[in-house]
Amino acid sequence: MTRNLLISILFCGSVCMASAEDGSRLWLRQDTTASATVDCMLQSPTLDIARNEISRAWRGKPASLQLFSDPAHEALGKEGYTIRTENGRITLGSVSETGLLYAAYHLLRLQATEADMTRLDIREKPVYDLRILNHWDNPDGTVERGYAGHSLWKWEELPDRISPRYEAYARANASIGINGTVINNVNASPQALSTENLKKVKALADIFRPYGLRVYLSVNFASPIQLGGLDTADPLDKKVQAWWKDKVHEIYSLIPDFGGFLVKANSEGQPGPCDYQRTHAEGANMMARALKPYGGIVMWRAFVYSPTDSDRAKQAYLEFNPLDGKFLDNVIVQVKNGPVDFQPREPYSPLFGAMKHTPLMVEFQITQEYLGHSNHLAYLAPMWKEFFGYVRPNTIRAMAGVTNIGDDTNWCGHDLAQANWYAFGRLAWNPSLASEEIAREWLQQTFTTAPEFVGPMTKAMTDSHEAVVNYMMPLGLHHIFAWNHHYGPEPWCMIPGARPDWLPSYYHQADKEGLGFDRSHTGSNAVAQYPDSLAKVFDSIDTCPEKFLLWFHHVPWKHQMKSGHTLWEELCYHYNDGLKAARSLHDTWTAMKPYVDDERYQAISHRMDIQVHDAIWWKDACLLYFQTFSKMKFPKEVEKPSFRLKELKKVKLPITNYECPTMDMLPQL
Ligand code: GCW
Repeated sequence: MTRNLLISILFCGSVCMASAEDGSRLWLRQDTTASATVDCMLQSPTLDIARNEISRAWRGKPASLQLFSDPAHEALGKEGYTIRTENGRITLGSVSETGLLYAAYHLLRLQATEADMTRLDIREKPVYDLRILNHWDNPDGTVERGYAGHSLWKWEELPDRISPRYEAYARANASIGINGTVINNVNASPQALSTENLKKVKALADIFRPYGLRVYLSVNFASPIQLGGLDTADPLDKKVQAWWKDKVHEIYSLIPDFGGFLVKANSEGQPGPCDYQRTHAEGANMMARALKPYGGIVMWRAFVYSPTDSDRAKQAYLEFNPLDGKFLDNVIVQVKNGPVDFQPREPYSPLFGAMKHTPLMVEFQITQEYLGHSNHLAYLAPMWKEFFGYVRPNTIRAMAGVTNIGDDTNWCGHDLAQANWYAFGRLAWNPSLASEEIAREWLQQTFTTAPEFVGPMTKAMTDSHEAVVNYMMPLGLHHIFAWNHHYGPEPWCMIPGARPDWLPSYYHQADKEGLGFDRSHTGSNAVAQYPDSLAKVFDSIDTCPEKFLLWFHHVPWKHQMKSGHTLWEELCYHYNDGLKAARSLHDTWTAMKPYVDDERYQAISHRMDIQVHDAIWWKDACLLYFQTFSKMKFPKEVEKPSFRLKELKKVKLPITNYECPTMDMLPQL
């Protein structure tokens, strides 16, 4: 199929399907029947896209796209841009074509959000040069921790058949400034680097390129053995180095702007340099040397923890901090936002701020592995902003997000989960944007600009993360999920022979004295990994923020909280508040019916029924279970349990780690 034909299908798709509100159009839903005047002296695939986008949708003054090379534009970098009204025209300016494309999307966003455009004088420059999605997509089409269907990439059809969604995906990313995509799972198959597969990757890269989106690959450290037939993958071995050099050469001959590698090494059973008594730095640098001549980078993950006696929350720091300064300059160490694993709430990982001589990037999880999959509304911008409340944006190099995208018609399973993809892109461009502002502009573009809708929904979305924390794991509780699929509560889960740090009791430590993991100086002393001033705050039960209390302390059931309640009462109130908040999200949505098309209204309502159901399930499971230790009564304001503990203990959801349960699979009320 030719590119032009494809583009027409794509564009016709959005016009012809205007009445089918299935969520497929994301936030890019402007009426495309305009025919604006757009001046642009040059032609190129990227500029053609920018010109088309504006001419089809823009209803304002004549616009022109101009490449500049003056100092003012150069100061905005390769992707920055200006938008200015001058003499009855709007001029979009940048030093690069991609900058102009971003400017075009910005202009259309202003229109869609009904911004005041009488006098525009906008200068934009992204805070991070690398704004990257990480897909955990497997070669067989499943998506690890993906809850929106199968992978978007149809490997068996590529490179001959090109789904129109590849271009729609690139377009959506460009519209929010995402400029990189790692298309395969960090648990990487060596086959990702086979010549046959690289040709498929090239087909995707060719489609993404005009949208400013570069392709990266996750690689398996043992590829030289598995794919190359060598007897070792030791990074100091000359044959291994030569293998990577040749492989990288092959990649760049197909994909000249290939971005680089993402590596999960010596983590959860993946091979790595430590298998040969080499360090993570030696492994990363070996790959970095091969990529360097082409401008490629290595993103080396710090998500490591072994089944040792040491507190899991301390391990990434213990292993990586001593390597500070030992990585080559085209290596970036990719660190999850928190020290354990994408829990609904974690303190920031102490590696940030500690590794002063190593570029670090943060890895957020957009897919809701631990936040109700694609059944629950959990708008994540507030959680990511909380991270930036502790870690100054300019102390890190880049932002990566594990995507929530699949081949579901609406891309993300839950229509409102599209907002997390959107928010990730907007924050990677500018982490100082407010959560509310991002929610508001997303709602306006995705549904309607009616204030009666946008006001309450902005609030509902912004409140939703805290609601989920409250009904799942308040006060710093973490990782008390069901085994493997990480959906429902199983604080009692006990699997004989399992690694202790894969079991909930390792994290909640409930006993007759109290609840929580003692990471203070009397316990694992994880607090000491933080800067002194903060370590002090976290270390004392009296000064530790209550939202992290059970993360850092084993707290007696009768401990008096700031509210005057005991810990037990406070825990009960938090679960109860979480349930109330879930109901209130649902009520808000119900009141929005007049403003929303029926299709999306029903789809979201249905998922909210599940969310409320699950909030009851979480509250009952956790409180009834912890009550067996506290032996204390529920405060009378707390809603009576709907489930019985004995019944809940029998629940085993028939899902794997890439499925989202449906209502009929859940414990029945
Ligand atoms: O959160 C855990 C997930 C694994 C994932 C791993 C990682 C890709 O449960 O499914 O594997 O983290 O981030 O590597």
